[in-house]
Amino acid sequence: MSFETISVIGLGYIGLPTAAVFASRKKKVIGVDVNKNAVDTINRGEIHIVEPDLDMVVHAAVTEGYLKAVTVPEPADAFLIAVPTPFKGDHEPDLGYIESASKAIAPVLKRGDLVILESTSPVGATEQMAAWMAEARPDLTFPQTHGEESDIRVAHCPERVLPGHVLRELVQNDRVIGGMTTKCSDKAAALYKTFVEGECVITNARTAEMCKLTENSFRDVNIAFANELSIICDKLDINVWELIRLANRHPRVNILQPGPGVGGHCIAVDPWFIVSKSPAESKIIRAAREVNDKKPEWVLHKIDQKINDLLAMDKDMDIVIGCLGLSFKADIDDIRESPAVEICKQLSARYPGRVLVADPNVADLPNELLGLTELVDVAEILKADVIVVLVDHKEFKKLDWANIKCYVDTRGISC
Ligand code: SAJ
Repeated sequence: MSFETISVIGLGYIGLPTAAVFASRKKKVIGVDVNKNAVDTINRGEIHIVEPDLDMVVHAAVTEGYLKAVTVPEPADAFLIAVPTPFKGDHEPDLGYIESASKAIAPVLKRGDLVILESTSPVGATEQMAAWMAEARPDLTFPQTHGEESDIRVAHCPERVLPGHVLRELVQNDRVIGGMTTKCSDKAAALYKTFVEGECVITNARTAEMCKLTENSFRDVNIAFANELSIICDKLDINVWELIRLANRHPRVNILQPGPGVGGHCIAVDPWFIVSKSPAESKIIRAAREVNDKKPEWVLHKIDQKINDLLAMDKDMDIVIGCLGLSFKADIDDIRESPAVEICKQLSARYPGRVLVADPNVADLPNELLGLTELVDVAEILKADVIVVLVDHKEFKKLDWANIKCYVDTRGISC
């Protein structure tokens, strides 16, 4: 099974590193994206997203001629679809990008091609994708009707890399390969073996879909447990971070960390794909989502309490609130679905003109905060009357917390 040309559809946080890694193994890679700016940037050997070392790998791949980006799909031997799968207002998964991508590649498919869905997807999405392609190409046969004899092989191989460590995890992590038939799985495993040093473990498409959702739901449920504990401990006057450190000394206990809520495009989204398919049965998974989604509200309440305490001492005080951090987690610049941004926004609405924010990894305020708050240096935040820790960036951990008087620490860096 040789793959001369590989096409990656969707050149975002997953697709671009994947395309670049294939290209670094001297495969001819055609990256496809509807965003003309992203395509032009990549063809200049530059990148439009932030991920350590990705700029070097993409630059080398483009200048050596192994990677090019286009807006319209071209023929290839394997197609990897890595497009977003957001949810709609009612938490129902939105497969619109997968539908567009599969319809866009359908005209260039030929007998023997492999199509892999990498996007995190609800159970059944791979079969749906194959159905869209079959509808567009009645002259080709697909696994849902022709099994092992099909012209086109189809599989789901979810990505599971951690933002900030993508290039390492792409190569080292084990890979779950869910083919629609055994031949589909074997072909997909052969493709990933081009660069994956971890094990390629074979299953079926539905199990692979559920596996990815399960991994992120497991993390969400565990973070919700930590967040619930933090609220309970606050009422009982117990330091939750000390409590967790102590409990984790038990050999079979490993509690995650509480925070201001769960952000990013994965953990806060994927569990809903399980809930929307099995609403009556997904009690814990839904409750975890609700606990984590409500955490920013609780943080705002704690900040209100601090401010009220100060006003009780001096009702004319011009209180300034200084927020530390905007990104959705430590030491990255990604602010997608960040609880820190939401908290800053709500605070600025409650206390207009009194909220400042600092984040060493964020150069400009996001649009939703423009005109509401001001991005300043950490030193400026330290002069505020109430300091709110929203992200545990390494720069914030180094501050002299013993000498900072009034703060709300949602990440436990002060103790
Ligand atoms: N968080 C906590 N407490 C913790 C851990 C995380 O509050 O103890 C918060 C973070 O601050 C952040 C959110 O959860 O707001 C998510 O961060 P994360 O580091 O848990 O996960 P992501 O979204 O960066 O990446 C996850 C990973 N999944 C798992 O670890 C099971 C990654 O491997 C996946 O590939 C990725 O989702 C994805 O793309 O699905």
